[in-house]
Amino acid sequence: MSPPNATGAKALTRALRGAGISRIFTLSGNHIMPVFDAALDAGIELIHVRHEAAAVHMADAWARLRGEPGIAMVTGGPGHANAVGALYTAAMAESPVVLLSGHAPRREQGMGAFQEMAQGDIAAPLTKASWTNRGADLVVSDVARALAIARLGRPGPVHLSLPSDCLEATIETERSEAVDITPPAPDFNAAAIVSRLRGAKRALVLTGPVTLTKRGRARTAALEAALGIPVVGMESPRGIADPSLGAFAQALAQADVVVLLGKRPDFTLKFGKPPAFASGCEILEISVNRDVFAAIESLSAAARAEPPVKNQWLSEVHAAIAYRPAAWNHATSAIPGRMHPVQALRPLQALLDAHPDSVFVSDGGEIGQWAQACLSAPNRVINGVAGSIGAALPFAVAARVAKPGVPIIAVMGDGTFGFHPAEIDTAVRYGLPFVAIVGNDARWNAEYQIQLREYGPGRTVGTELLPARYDKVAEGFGGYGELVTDPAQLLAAARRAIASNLPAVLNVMIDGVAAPVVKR
Ligand SMILES: Cc1ncc(C[n+]2csc(CCOP(=O)(O)OP(=O)(O)O)c2C)c(N)n1
Ligand SMILES: [Mg+2]
Repeated sequence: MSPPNATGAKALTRALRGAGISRIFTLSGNHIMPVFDAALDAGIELIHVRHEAAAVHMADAWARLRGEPGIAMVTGGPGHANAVGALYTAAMAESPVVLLSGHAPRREQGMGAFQEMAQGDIAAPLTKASWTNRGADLVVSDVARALAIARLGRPGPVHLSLPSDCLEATIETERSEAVDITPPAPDFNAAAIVSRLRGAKRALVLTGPVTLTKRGRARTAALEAALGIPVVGMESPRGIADPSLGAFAQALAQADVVVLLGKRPDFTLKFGKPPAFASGCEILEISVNRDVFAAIESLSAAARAEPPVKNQWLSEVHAAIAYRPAAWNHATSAIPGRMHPVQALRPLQALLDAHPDSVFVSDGGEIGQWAQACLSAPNRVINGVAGSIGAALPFAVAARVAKPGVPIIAVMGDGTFGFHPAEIDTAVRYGLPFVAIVGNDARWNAEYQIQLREYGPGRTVGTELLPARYDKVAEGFGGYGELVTDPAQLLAAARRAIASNLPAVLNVMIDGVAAPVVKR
Protein backbone atom coordinates (compact mmCIF):
# COMPACT_ATOMS: atom_id res chain seq x y z
CA MET A 1 0.00 0.00 0.00
CA SER A 2 1.30 3.47 -0.84
CA PRO A 3 1.37 6.05 1.96
CA PRO A 4 -1.25 8.84 1.99
CA ASN A 5 -0.71 11.62 -0.58
CA ALA A 6 1.71 9.50 -2.61
CA THR A 7 1.90 10.44 -6.27
CA GLY A 8 1.92 7.90 -9.07
CA ALA A 9 5.67 8.45 -9.43
CA LYS A 10 6.34 7.83 -5.74
CA ALA A 11 4.14 4.75 -5.78
CA LEU A 12 6.01 3.51 -8.85
CA THR A 13 9.46 3.80 -7.30
CA ARG A 14 8.29 2.32 -3.98
CA ALA A 15 6.74 -0.61 -5.82
CA LEU A 16 9.93 -1.17 -7.81
CA ARG A 17 12.07 -0.98 -4.69
CA GLY A 18 9.70 -3.35 -2.94
CA ALA A 19 10.16 -5.79 -5.81
CA GLY A 20 13.93 -5.72 -5.27
CA ILE A 21 14.77 -3.29 -8.07
CA SER A 22 17.75 -1.17 -7.07
CA ARG A 23 18.74 0.30 -10.45
CA ILE A 24 17.09 1.76 -13.50
CA PHE A 25 18.87 2.33 -16.82
CA THR A 26 17.39 5.54 -18.13
CA LEU A 27 17.56 8.62 -20.30
CA SER A 28 15.70 11.64 -18.96
CA GLY A 29 12.84 13.56 -20.53
CA ASN A 30 9.92 15.79 -19.55
CA HIS A 31 7.44 12.99 -18.99
CA ILE A 32 9.54 10.99 -16.54
CA MET A 33 11.11 13.71 -14.39
CA PRO A 34 8.64 12.98 -11.55
CA VAL A 35 10.11 9.47 -11.43
CA PHE A 36 13.68 10.83 -11.33
CA ASP A 37 12.67 12.88 -8.31
CA ALA A 38 10.87 10.00 -6.61
CA ALA A 39 13.82 7.64 -7.19
CA LEU A 40 15.95 9.82 -4.91
CA ASP A 41 13.75 8.99 -1.91
CA ALA A 42 13.15 5.38 -2.86
CA GLY A 43 16.87 4.65 -2.95
CA ILE A 44 16.89 3.57 -6.56
CA GLU A 45 20.06 4.35 -8.50
CA LEU A 46 19.50 5.87 -11.92
CA ILE A 47 22.15 5.04 -14.51
CA HIS A 48 21.69 7.87 -16.95
CA VAL A 49 22.80 6.83 -20.42
CA ARG A 50 23.38 8.53 -23.78
CA HIS A 51 20.82 6.79 -26.01
CA GLU A 52 17.52 5.13 -25.14
CA ALA A 53 18.39 1.92 -27.02
CA ALA A 54 21.47 1.61 -24.81
CA ALA A 55 19.25 1.80 -21.71
CA VAL A 56 17.25 -1.18 -23.00
CA HIS A 57 20.40 -3.13 -23.92
CA MET A 58 21.76 -2.48 -20.42
CA ALA A 59 18.54 -3.66 -18.79
CA ASP A 60 18.76 -6.73 -21.03
CA ALA A 61 22.32 -7.60 -19.99
CA TRP A 62 21.46 -6.95 -16.35
CA ALA A 63 18.47 -9.32 -16.62
CA ARG A 64 20.52 -12.07 -18.26
CA LEU A 65 23.36 -11.79 -15.76
CA ARG A 66 21.29 -11.38 -12.61
CA GLY A 67 18.34 -13.59 -13.50
CA GLU A 68 15.91 -10.85 -12.46
CA PRO A 69 14.06 -8.20 -14.46
CA GLY A 70 16.13 -5.35 -15.87
CA ILE A 71 14.40 -1.97 -15.91
CA ALA A 72 14.82 0.66 -18.62
CA MET A 73 13.01 3.98 -18.38
CA VAL A 74 12.76 6.49 -21.19
CA THR A 75 10.74 9.53 -22.05
CA GLY A 76 7.66 9.49 -24.25
CA GLY A 77 7.39 9.77 -28.02
CA PRO A 78 10.85 9.86 -29.61
CA GLY A 79 12.54 8.51 -26.48
CA HIS A 80 10.20 5.55 -26.54
CA ALA A 81 10.68 5.09 -30.29
CA ASN A 82 14.48 5.08 -29.84
CA ALA A 83 14.17 2.41 -27.16
CA VAL A 84 11.86 0.06 -29.00
CA GLY A 85 14.36 -1.32 -31.52
CA ALA A 86 16.52 -2.68 -28.72
CA LEU A 87 13.58 -4.67 -27.36
CA TYR A 88 13.97 -7.03 -30.30
CA THR A 89 17.34 -8.24 -29.03
CA ALA A 90 15.87 -8.81 -25.55
CA ALA A 91 12.80 -10.56 -26.96
CA MET A 92 14.84 -12.99 -29.03
CA ALA A 93 17.17 -13.56 -26.06
CA GLU A 94 14.20 -14.39 -23.79
CA SER A 95 15.38 -11.68 -21.44
CA PRO A 96 12.99 -10.23 -18.82
CA VAL A 97 13.25 -6.52 -19.55
CA VAL A 98 10.63 -4.02 -18.41
CA LEU A 99 10.52 -0.83 -20.46
CA LEU A 100 8.84 2.02 -18.61
CA SER A 101 8.09 4.86 -21.00
CA GLY A 102 6.86 8.31 -20.11
CA HIS A 103 3.79 9.29 -22.08
CA ALA A 104 1.78 12.37 -22.99
CA PRO A 105 -0.75 13.19 -20.24
CA ARG A 106 -4.05 11.33 -20.36
CA ARG A 107 -5.99 14.57 -20.17
CA GLU A 108 -4.44 15.63 -23.52
CA GLN A 109 -4.67 12.26 -25.22
CA GLY A 110 -6.00 12.46 -28.77
CA MET A 111 -5.61 16.25 -28.79
CA GLY A 112 -2.17 16.33 -30.41
CA ALA A 113 -0.23 16.47 -27.15
CA PHE A 114 3.54 17.06 -27.08
CA GLN A 115 5.28 13.85 -28.21
CA GLU A 116 1.98 11.98 -28.28
CA MET A 117 2.39 8.64 -29.99
CA ALA A 118 0.64 5.24 -30.04
CA GLN A 119 3.38 3.89 -27.79
CA GLY A 120 1.63 0.71 -26.75
CA ASP A 121 1.04 -0.24 -30.39
CA ILE A 122 4.63 0.48 -31.41
CA ALA A 123 6.10 -1.77 -28.71
CA ALA A 124 3.47 -4.52 -28.93
CA PRO A 125 5.10 -6.77 -31.58
CA LEU A 126 8.38 -6.86 -29.64
CA THR A 127 7.00 -7.55 -26.19
CA LYS A 128 5.01 -10.13 -24.25
CA ALA A 129 2.63 -7.37 -23.17
CA SER A 130 2.44 -3.66 -23.92
CA TRP A 131 -0.03 -1.19 -22.45
CA THR A 132 -0.57 2.32 -21.08
CA ASN A 133 -1.38 3.00 -17.46
CA ARG A 134 -4.87 4.41 -16.90
CA GLY A 135 -4.45 6.27 -13.62
CA ALA A 136 -2.17 6.89 -10.64
CA ASP A 137 -4.18 4.46 -8.54
CA LEU A 138 -3.33 1.64 -10.97
CA VAL A 139 0.43 2.29 -11.14
CA VAL A 140 1.36 -0.20 -8.42
CA SER A 141 -0.67 -3.03 -9.89
CA ASP A 142 0.58 -2.23 -13.42
CA VAL A 143 4.19 -2.45 -12.27
CA ALA A 144 3.61 -5.73 -10.45
CA ARG A 145 1.95 -7.13 -13.55
CA ALA A 146 4.76 -5.95 -15.84
CA LEU A 147 7.42 -7.55 -13.64
CA ALA A 148 5.46 -10.79 -13.37
CA ILE A 149 4.79 -11.11 -17.11
CA ALA A 150 8.45 -10.40 -17.95
CA ARG A 151 9.54 -13.27 -15.70
CA LEU A 152 6.82 -15.84 -16.13
CA GLY A 153 6.81 -18.75 -18.57
CA ARG A 154 9.13 -17.93 -21.43
CA PRO A 155 10.75 -14.70 -20.15
CA GLY A 156 10.81 -11.61 -22.34
CA PRO A 157 10.32 -7.85 -22.50
CA VAL A 158 7.22 -5.99 -21.35
CA HIS A 159 6.36 -2.37 -22.02
CA LEU A 160 4.35 -0.07 -19.76
CA SER A 161 3.69 3.56 -20.70
CA LEU A 162 3.08 6.02 -17.90
CA PRO A 163 1.18 9.22 -18.76
CA SER A 164 2.83 12.18 -17.04
CA ASP A 165 -0.37 13.30 -15.30
CA CYS A 166 -0.76 9.81 -13.80
CA LEU A 167 2.79 10.07 -12.44
CA GLU A 168 2.04 13.49 -10.96
CA ALA A 169 -1.44 12.81 -9.57
CA THR A 170 -2.04 11.92 -5.94
CA ILE A 171 -3.41 8.45 -5.43
CA GLU A 172 -6.91 8.41 -3.99
CA THR A 173 -7.46 4.68 -3.50
CA GLU A 174 -5.02 2.13 -4.82
CA ARG A 175 -6.69 -0.30 -7.23
CA SER A 176 -5.68 -3.39 -9.08
CA GLU A 177 -7.08 -4.96 -12.21
CA ALA A 178 -7.63 -8.69 -12.26
CA VAL A 179 -5.57 -10.00 -15.16
CA ASP A 180 -4.75 -13.69 -15.45
CA ILE A 181 -1.13 -13.97 -16.42
CA THR A 182 -0.47 -17.58 -15.42
CA PRO A 183 1.39 -19.41 -18.17
CA PRO A 184 -0.05 -22.69 -19.40
CA ALA A 185 0.67 -25.60 -17.07
CA PRO A 186 3.04 -28.27 -18.38
CA ASP A 187 0.98 -30.79 -20.31
CA PHE A 188 3.63 -33.17 -21.57
CA ASN A 189 4.41 -36.60 -20.24
CA ALA A 190 7.97 -36.34 -18.96
CA ALA A 191 8.36 -40.09 -18.43
CA ALA A 192 7.21 -40.80 -22.00
CA ILE A 193 9.66 -38.27 -23.43
CA VAL A 194 12.52 -39.65 -21.36
CA SER A 195 11.79 -43.17 -22.51
CA ARG A 196 11.54 -42.04 -26.15
CA LEU A 197 14.93 -40.32 -25.77
CA ARG A 198 16.45 -43.39 -24.15
CA GLY A 199 15.05 -45.69 -26.81
CA ALA A 200 16.87 -43.70 -29.51
CA LYS A 201 20.42 -44.32 -30.73
CA ARG A 202 21.41 -40.72 -31.18
CA ALA A 203 19.03 -38.51 -29.22
CA LEU A 204 19.43 -34.80 -28.61
CA VAL A 205 17.65 -32.22 -26.50
CA LEU A 206 17.84 -28.68 -27.84
CA THR A 207 17.06 -25.63 -25.72
CA GLY A 208 16.80 -21.89 -26.32
CA PRO A 209 18.50 -18.71 -25.09
CA VAL A 210 17.02 -18.65 -21.59
CA THR A 211 19.01 -21.80 -20.80
CA LEU A 212 22.29 -20.12 -21.72
CA THR A 213 22.42 -17.90 -18.67
CA LYS A 214 24.72 -19.18 -15.93
CA ARG A 215 21.72 -20.52 -14.01
CA GLY A 216 20.27 -22.01 -17.18
CA ARG A 217 23.50 -23.80 -18.04
CA ALA A 218 23.63 -25.38 -14.59
CA ARG A 219 20.08 -26.69 -15.06
CA THR A 220 20.69 -28.11 -18.53
CA ALA A 221 23.96 -29.68 -17.37
CA ALA A 222 22.02 -31.44 -14.61
CA LEU A 223 19.43 -32.68 -17.12
CA GLU A 224 22.18 -33.91 -19.43
CA ALA A 225 23.84 -35.77 -16.56
CA ALA A 226 20.54 -37.35 -15.51
CA LEU A 227 19.71 -38.44 -19.06
CA GLY A 228 23.17 -39.34 -20.31
CA ILE A 229 21.96 -37.66 -23.52
CA PRO A 230 23.32 -34.38 -24.92
CA VAL A 231 21.39 -31.22 -24.06
CA VAL A 232 22.51 -28.40 -26.31
CA GLY A 233 21.61 -24.74 -25.79
CA MET A 234 21.28 -22.54 -28.85
CA GLU A 235 21.30 -18.73 -28.92
CA SER A 236 23.15 -17.80 -32.09
CA PRO A 237 21.65 -16.08 -35.14
CA ARG A 238 23.75 -18.55 -37.09
CA GLY A 239 21.70 -21.37 -35.59
CA ILE A 240 23.19 -24.80 -36.07
CA ALA A 241 26.24 -23.14 -37.63
CA ASP A 242 26.89 -21.30 -34.32
CA PRO A 243 30.70 -21.14 -34.22
CA SER A 244 30.67 -21.69 -30.45
CA LEU A 245 29.07 -25.07 -31.18
CA GLY A 246 32.02 -26.16 -33.33
CA ALA A 247 31.04 -28.98 -35.66
CA PHE A 248 27.68 -29.56 -33.93
CA ALA A 249 25.74 -29.31 -37.23
CA GLN A 250 27.36 -32.55 -38.33
CA ALA A 251 26.23 -34.31 -35.15
CA LEU A 252 22.70 -32.94 -35.45
CA ALA A 253 22.41 -34.37 -38.98
CA GLN A 254 22.89 -37.85 -37.49
CA ALA A 255 20.32 -37.56 -34.69
CA ASP A 256 17.32 -39.90 -34.77
CA VAL A 257 15.23 -38.22 -32.05
CA VAL A 258 15.36 -34.52 -31.19
CA VAL A 259 13.39 -32.93 -28.37
CA LEU A 260 12.92 -29.19 -28.75
CA LEU A 261 12.57 -27.92 -25.22
CA GLY A 262 11.15 -24.41 -25.36
CA LYS A 263 12.62 -23.96 -28.79
CA ARG A 264 10.83 -23.60 -32.10
CA PRO A 265 11.93 -25.37 -35.29
CA ASP A 266 12.63 -21.94 -36.80
CA PHE A 267 15.39 -20.60 -39.04
CA THR A 268 18.03 -21.45 -36.42
CA LEU A 269 17.17 -25.12 -37.00
CA LYS A 270 16.70 -24.78 -40.77
CA PHE A 271 13.00 -25.30 -39.99
CA GLY A 272 13.64 -28.85 -38.83
CA LYS A 273 14.10 -30.13 -42.39
CA PRO A 274 16.78 -32.19 -44.22
CA PRO A 275 19.67 -31.92 -44.76
CA ALA A 276 20.11 -30.20 -41.36
CA PHE A 277 18.04 -33.03 -39.84
CA ALA A 278 18.20 -36.66 -41.00
CA SER A 279 15.13 -37.48 -43.08
CA GLY A 280 13.78 -40.01 -40.59
CA CYS A 281 14.51 -37.90 -37.52
CA GLU A 282 11.63 -37.62 -35.08
CA ILE A 283 11.18 -34.11 -33.67
CA LEU A 284 9.24 -33.68 -30.42
CA GLU A 285 8.33 -30.14 -29.40
CA ILE A 286 7.70 -28.96 -25.86
CA SER A 287 5.88 -25.62 -26.12
CA VAL A 288 7.85 -22.39 -26.11
CA ASN A 289 5.38 -20.54 -23.88
CA ARG A 290 5.89 -22.81 -20.95
CA ASP A 291 8.27 -22.29 -18.07
CA VAL A 292 11.33 -23.95 -19.55
CA PHE A 293 12.96 -24.47 -16.16
CA ALA A 294 9.87 -26.23 -14.80
CA ALA A 295 9.95 -28.48 -17.86
CA ILE A 296 13.68 -29.14 -17.34
CA GLU A 297 13.02 -30.04 -13.71
CA SER A 298 10.25 -32.48 -14.55
CA LEU A 299 12.35 -34.12 -17.29
CA SER A 300 15.31 -34.34 -14.90
CA ALA A 301 13.14 -35.91 -12.21
CA ALA A 302 11.76 -38.45 -14.69
CA ALA A 303 15.27 -39.18 -15.97
CA ARG A 304 16.60 -39.82 -12.46
CA ALA A 305 14.14 -42.69 -12.02
CA GLU A 306 16.61 -44.79 -14.00
CA PRO A 307 20.39 -44.63 -14.46
CA PRO A 308 21.65 -42.44 -17.31
CA VAL A 309 22.12 -43.90 -20.79
CA LYS A 310 25.73 -44.92 -21.42
CA ASN A 311 27.01 -44.88 -24.97
CA GLN A 312 29.50 -43.09 -27.20
CA TRP A 313 26.99 -40.55 -28.52
CA LEU A 314 27.26 -38.10 -25.62
CA SER A 315 31.04 -37.90 -25.90
CA GLU A 316 30.83 -37.73 -29.71
CA VAL A 317 28.54 -34.71 -29.49
CA HIS A 318 30.76 -33.07 -26.87
CA ALA A 319 33.78 -33.63 -29.11
CA ALA A 320 31.94 -32.16 -32.13
CA ILE A 321 31.03 -29.04 -30.12
CA ALA A 322 34.59 -28.65 -28.80
CA TYR A 323 36.15 -29.15 -32.24
CA ARG A 324 38.13 -26.27 -33.74
CA PRO A 325 40.38 -26.70 -36.79
CA ALA A 326 44.03 -27.30 -35.86
CA ALA A 327 45.01 -24.78 -38.55
CA TRP A 328 43.70 -22.02 -36.25
CA ASN A 329 46.69 -22.64 -33.97
CA HIS A 330 48.92 -21.14 -36.66
CA ALA A 331 46.56 -18.55 -38.14
CA THR A 332 48.33 -15.34 -39.15
CA SER A 333 47.69 -12.44 -41.46
CA ALA A 334 49.73 -11.60 -44.55
CA ILE A 335 48.84 -7.92 -44.18
CA PRO A 336 51.50 -5.93 -42.28
CA GLY A 337 50.16 -4.45 -39.04
CA ARG A 338 47.05 -6.65 -39.07
CA MET A 339 46.42 -9.91 -37.27
CA HIS A 340 44.11 -12.84 -37.85
CA PRO A 341 41.01 -12.68 -35.59
CA VAL A 342 42.14 -15.87 -33.82
CA GLN A 343 45.40 -14.12 -32.87
CA ALA A 344 43.42 -11.17 -31.58
CA LEU A 345 41.07 -13.28 -29.48
CA ARG A 346 42.63 -16.47 -28.16
CA PRO A 347 45.06 -14.71 -25.77
CA LEU A 348 42.06 -13.19 -23.96
CA GLN A 349 40.87 -16.57 -22.72
CA ALA A 350 43.49 -16.38 -19.96
CA LEU A 351 41.75 -13.28 -18.57
CA LEU A 352 38.31 -14.91 -18.64
CA ASP A 353 39.70 -18.05 -17.00
CA ALA A 354 41.15 -15.99 -14.16
CA HIS A 355 37.80 -15.65 -12.34
CA PRO A 356 34.91 -18.09 -11.73
CA ASP A 357 32.32 -15.43 -12.56
CA SER A 358 33.94 -13.59 -15.49
CA VAL A 359 31.79 -12.16 -18.29
CA PHE A 360 32.34 -12.51 -22.01
CA VAL A 361 30.27 -10.16 -24.15
CA SER A 362 30.10 -10.57 -27.90
CA ASP A 363 28.41 -8.64 -30.62
CA GLY A 364 27.78 -9.88 -34.16
CA GLY A 365 29.49 -9.40 -37.51
CA GLU A 366 32.36 -11.63 -38.63
CA ILE A 367 34.50 -10.69 -35.61
CA GLY A 368 31.66 -11.72 -33.30
CA GLN A 369 31.61 -15.20 -34.87
CA TRP A 370 35.34 -15.54 -34.38
CA ALA A 371 35.03 -14.34 -30.79
CA GLN A 372 32.30 -16.87 -30.03
CA ALA A 373 34.37 -19.62 -31.63
CA CYS A 374 37.47 -18.72 -29.63
CA LEU A 375 36.27 -17.54 -26.21
CA SER A 376 34.12 -18.90 -23.42
CA ALA A 377 33.33 -17.78 -19.88
CA PRO A 378 31.04 -18.63 -16.98
CA ASN A 379 28.80 -15.76 -18.12
CA ARG A 380 28.27 -15.00 -21.78
CA VAL A 381 26.07 -12.21 -23.12
CA ILE A 382 25.83 -12.11 -26.91
CA ASN A 383 23.64 -10.23 -29.37
CA GLY A 384 21.82 -13.52 -29.78
CA VAL A 385 19.18 -14.91 -32.08
CA ALA A 386 18.07 -11.35 -32.98
CA GLY A 387 21.31 -11.01 -34.95
CA SER A 388 21.17 -7.28 -34.29
CA ILE A 389 24.48 -5.44 -33.95
CA GLY A 390 25.37 -2.58 -31.61
CA ALA A 391 24.53 -3.85 -28.11
CA ALA A 392 27.97 -4.98 -26.94
CA LEU A 393 29.15 -1.70 -25.46
CA PRO A 394 25.95 -1.10 -23.43
CA PHE A 395 26.06 -4.80 -22.47
CA ALA A 396 29.58 -4.35 -21.11
CA VAL A 397 28.58 -1.28 -19.08
CA ALA A 398 25.65 -3.13 -17.51
CA ALA A 399 27.76 -6.24 -16.96
CA ARG A 400 29.98 -4.18 -14.69
CA VAL A 401 26.93 -2.87 -12.79
CA ALA A 402 25.68 -6.45 -12.43
CA LYS A 403 29.03 -8.01 -11.57
CA PRO A 404 31.48 -5.77 -9.74
CA GLY A 405 35.03 -7.01 -9.60
CA VAL A 406 35.00 -9.70 -12.30
CA PRO A 407 36.88 -9.57 -15.63
CA ILE A 408 34.62 -8.29 -18.43
CA ILE A 409 35.78 -8.70 -22.02
CA ALA A 410 33.49 -7.36 -24.74
CA VAL A 411 34.27 -8.06 -28.40
CA MET A 412 32.76 -6.07 -31.25
CA GLY A 413 33.55 -4.94 -34.77
CA ASP A 414 34.57 -1.46 -35.83
CA GLY A 415 31.23 -0.94 -37.56
CA THR A 416 29.39 -2.05 -34.45
CA PHE A 417 31.45 0.20 -32.17
CA GLY A 418 29.88 3.18 -33.90
CA PHE A 419 26.39 2.42 -32.59
CA HIS A 420 26.88 3.35 -28.92
CA PRO A 421 30.39 4.79 -28.34
CA ALA A 422 28.98 7.50 -26.07
CA GLU A 423 28.20 4.84 -23.47
CA ILE A 424 31.92 5.01 -22.69
CA ASP A 425 31.01 8.35 -21.17
CA THR A 426 28.27 6.69 -19.13
CA ALA A 427 30.79 4.12 -17.91
CA VAL A 428 33.34 6.82 -17.02
CA ARG A 429 30.76 8.87 -15.11
CA TYR A 430 29.61 5.88 -13.07
CA GLY A 431 33.06 4.32 -12.64
CA LEU A 432 32.30 1.13 -14.57
CA PRO A 433 35.45 -0.40 -16.05
CA PHE A 434 35.52 -3.12 -18.72
CA VAL A 435 37.71 -4.06 -21.65
CA ALA A 436 36.24 -3.60 -25.11
CA ILE A 437 38.08 -5.30 -27.95
CA VAL A 438 37.28 -3.55 -31.20
CA GLY A 439 38.27 -5.81 -34.09
CA ASN A 440 39.12 -3.13 -36.60
CA ASP A 441 39.15 -4.38 -40.20
CA ALA A 442 38.03 -1.03 -41.58
CA ARG A 443 34.96 -2.73 -42.97
CA TRP A 444 31.42 -3.83 -42.39
CA ASN A 445 32.96 -7.18 -43.09
CA ALA A 446 29.91 -9.41 -42.71
CA GLU A 447 28.18 -7.50 -45.49
CA TYR A 448 31.39 -7.12 -47.51
CA GLN A 449 31.75 -10.92 -47.45
CA ILE A 450 28.18 -11.29 -48.73
CA GLN A 451 29.01 -8.94 -51.58
CA LEU A 452 32.14 -10.93 -52.43
CA ARG A 453 30.29 -14.23 -52.32
CA GLU A 454 27.05 -13.25 -54.02
CA TYR A 455 28.07 -10.53 -56.46
CA GLY A 456 31.78 -11.05 -57.06
CA PRO A 457 35.07 -9.26 -56.25
CA GLY A 458 34.40 -6.28 -58.53
CA ARG A 459 31.01 -5.67 -56.94
CA THR A 460 31.77 -4.61 -53.37
CA VAL A 461 30.18 -1.26 -52.61
CA GLY A 462 29.66 0.89 -49.54
CA THR A 463 31.03 -1.62 -47.05
CA GLU A 464 34.43 0.02 -46.47
CA LEU A 465 35.16 1.98 -43.31
CA LEU A 466 38.20 4.00 -42.28
CA PRO A 467 40.84 2.46 -40.00
CA ALA A 468 39.67 4.93 -37.37
CA ARG A 469 41.31 5.37 -33.95
CA TYR A 470 38.55 4.03 -31.71
CA ASP A 471 41.07 3.90 -28.87
CA LYS A 472 41.25 7.70 -29.05
CA VAL A 473 37.46 7.87 -28.87
CA ALA A 474 37.72 6.09 -25.52
CA GLU A 475 40.42 8.51 -24.38
CA GLY A 476 38.28 11.44 -25.46
CA PHE A 477 35.53 10.32 -23.10
CA GLY A 478 38.02 9.87 -20.26
CA GLY A 479 38.49 6.15 -20.74
CA TYR A 480 41.59 4.09 -21.56
CA GLY A 481 42.63 3.36 -25.13
CA GLU A 482 45.38 1.50 -26.95
CA LEU A 483 46.06 0.67 -30.54
CA VAL A 484 47.22 -2.94 -30.96
CA THR A 485 48.81 -4.09 -34.20
CA ASP A 486 51.01 -6.93 -32.96
CA PRO A 487 49.41 -10.11 -31.59
CA ALA A 488 52.34 -10.59 -29.22
CA GLN A 489 51.31 -7.33 -27.52
CA LEU A 490 47.65 -8.18 -27.12
CA LEU A 491 47.55 -9.84 -23.72
CA ALA A 492 49.87 -7.24 -22.17
CA ALA A 493 47.69 -4.46 -23.60
CA ALA A 494 44.58 -6.11 -22.17
CA ARG A 495 46.26 -6.37 -18.77
CA ARG A 496 47.16 -2.67 -18.91
CA ALA A 497 43.55 -1.94 -19.83
CA ILE A 498 42.33 -3.85 -16.78
CA ALA A 499 44.92 -2.16 -14.57
CA SER A 500 43.74 1.27 -15.73
CA ASN A 501 40.46 0.57 -13.91
CA LEU A 502 38.72 2.59 -16.61
CA PRO A 503 36.36 1.70 -19.42
CA ALA A 504 38.93 0.63 -22.01
CA VAL A 505 39.03 0.19 -25.76
CA LEU A 506 41.71 -1.88 -27.41
CA ASN A 507 41.58 -0.94 -31.06
CA VAL A 508 42.90 -4.18 -32.54
CA MET A 509 43.83 -4.06 -36.21
CA ILE A 510 42.65 -7.28 -37.81
CA ASP A 511 42.55 -8.88 -41.20
CA GLY A 512 38.92 -8.87 -42.37
CA VAL A 513 38.54 -12.59 -42.96
CA ALA A 514 35.18 -14.30 -43.37
CA ALA A 515 33.49 -15.82 -40.32
CA PRO A 516 34.50 -19.40 -39.52
CA VAL A 517 32.58 -22.37 -40.86
CA VAL A 518 33.61 -25.21 -38.58
CA LYS A 519 33.55 -28.69 -40.18
CA ARG A 520 35.44 -31.86 -39.39
C1 LIG B 1 20.96 -3.39 -36.20
C2 LIG B 1 21.62 -4.08 -37.33
N1 LIG B 1 21.97 -3.38 -38.43
C3 LIG B 1 22.59 -4.00 -39.45
C4 LIG B 1 22.88 -5.33 -39.40
C5 LIG B 1 23.57 -6.01 -40.56
N2 LIG B 1 24.95 -6.32 -40.23
C6 LIG B 1 25.30 -7.49 -39.64
S1 LIG B 1 26.93 -7.64 -39.40
C7 LIG B 1 27.23 -6.14 -40.10
C8 LIG B 1 28.64 -5.63 -40.24
C9 LIG B 1 29.30 -5.45 -38.93
O1 LIG B 1 30.54 -4.82 -39.11
P1 LIG B 1 31.58 -4.84 -37.93
O2 LIG B 1 30.94 -4.53 -36.67
O3 LIG B 1 32.73 -4.01 -38.34
O4 LIG B 1 31.99 -6.38 -37.85
P2 LIG B 1 32.76 -7.20 -39.00
O5 LIG B 1 31.72 -7.99 -39.72
O6 LIG B 1 33.47 -6.21 -39.86
O7 LIG B 1 33.72 -8.08 -38.28
C10 LIG B 1 26.04 -5.52 -40.50
C11 LIG B 1 25.95 -4.19 -41.12
C12 LIG B 1 22.48 -6.03 -38.24
N3 LIG B 1 22.72 -7.32 -38.10
N4 LIG B 1 21.89 -5.37 -37.22
MG1 LIG C 1 34.51 -4.55 -39.27
